[in-house]
Amino acid sequence: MSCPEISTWSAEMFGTCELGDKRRPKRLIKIAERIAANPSASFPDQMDTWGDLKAVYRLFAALKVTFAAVATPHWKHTRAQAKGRTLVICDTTELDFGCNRQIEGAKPTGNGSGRGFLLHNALMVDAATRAILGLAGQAVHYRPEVPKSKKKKKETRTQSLARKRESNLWGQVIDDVGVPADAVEYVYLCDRGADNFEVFLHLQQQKSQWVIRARDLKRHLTTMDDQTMSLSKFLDHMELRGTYDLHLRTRPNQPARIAKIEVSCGRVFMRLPKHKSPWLKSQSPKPIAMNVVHVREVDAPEGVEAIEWILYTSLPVETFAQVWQVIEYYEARWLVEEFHKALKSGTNVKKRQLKDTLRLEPMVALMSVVAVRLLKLKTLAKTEPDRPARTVVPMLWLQMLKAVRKNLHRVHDLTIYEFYREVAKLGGFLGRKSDGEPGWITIWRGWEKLNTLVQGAELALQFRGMKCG
Ligand SMILES: [Mn+2]
Repeated sequence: MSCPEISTWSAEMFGTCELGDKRRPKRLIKIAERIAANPSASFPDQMDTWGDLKAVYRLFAALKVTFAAVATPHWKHTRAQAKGRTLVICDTTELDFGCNRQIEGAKPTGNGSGRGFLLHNALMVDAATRAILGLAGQAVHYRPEVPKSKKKKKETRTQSLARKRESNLWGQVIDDVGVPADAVEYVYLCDRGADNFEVFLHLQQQKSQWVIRARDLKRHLTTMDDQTMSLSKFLDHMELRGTYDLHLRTRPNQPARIAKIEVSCGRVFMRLPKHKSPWLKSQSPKPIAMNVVHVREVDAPEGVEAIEWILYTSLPVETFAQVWQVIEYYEARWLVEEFHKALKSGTNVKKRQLKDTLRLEPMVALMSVVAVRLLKLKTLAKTEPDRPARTVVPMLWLQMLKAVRKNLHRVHDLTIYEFYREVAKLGGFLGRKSDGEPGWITIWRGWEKLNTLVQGAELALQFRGMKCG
């Protein structure tokens, strides 16, 4: 369907892709429009004609149509949006395209039973408003095949460090995103996977800040008065900075509770690892000074897992407000998980029938940009709940929603927040007070139904010889 909002977006995201042939970006724009209008449907359902469908497969098969070629304009666009303090939330997700299909180039995922590849994403979010800016960088990684014989040939430490490792993904994307522009500050948020000296060094080199969750409690650190001790020991030497009550809502097998949280801080030098990769050796690095923030639940009731976060950060923690800020930033990390959900359940990326990773990679790049759009729309329901839905959703969609939702009498002034709840209700969301906010699955189910109705309405309009605007 022609929706000005979608076509503007598509041209902006894909118009400058360098795909080896100047007709290809135009084709990609058209394909992206069709997909964005109905993200979770299959390619045959998204394309109008057999010819359109063949064009999709031909485009993804072209050698110059790579992951980076499709996504680079979007990455650049995102970086250009960054103003002031900007969160860069990084994480890796596994894309498993199924073990029953023969996919050339796919490698093990999960516990080894899946086939596909790993995708590392850097999602940019405005620190003040939490508005989603987009992806600032991405990288694909193939996990090596597990040898079939029981007698595994053990890698030496040096061989392992020289290999293209999964942990290198963090540094690779940090370098791609690069140094922030004037008056822009990047704060990277990463989970335990990034607790690695090389990651901190990449961040320092790219003049970026960080909040990274500690993984290794046995890691040896140097204190400011030049003592060496493990992180777990250092935690006992840190200064208690304050306490607060955290209201936790009901979770499976856990009643709602008020957790009493204690926060303490300290400052350390991160030491160089004993075994250095060739890259690290070439950098002649020095120990890196940073703060440690320990967030810990005290007097947790029996049988529940007490909350505990240990965070390394380059941000100042002199006042409690500053410490609070660090914790709040880390709490925004779930947004990258929302992005992964949007990519997987929103665009159905894993069910796409393509026969090799050469075609799968550019498809995933395209779907990533579509998923960002979905995530933006969904967060608009939170950040701009009162904005009229008609400014982001075509009117025909709103009319169809009204036709099918019996209690919905007016759509002209329907807000984005209300629109999302109505779509989710179409997907089975009950919307009782205790249900909270709808999840992705119900939203997509509703979205799919609504799209079917819109397509039917478009056909009916065409049938009457009218063109849908
Ligand atoms: Mn992770």
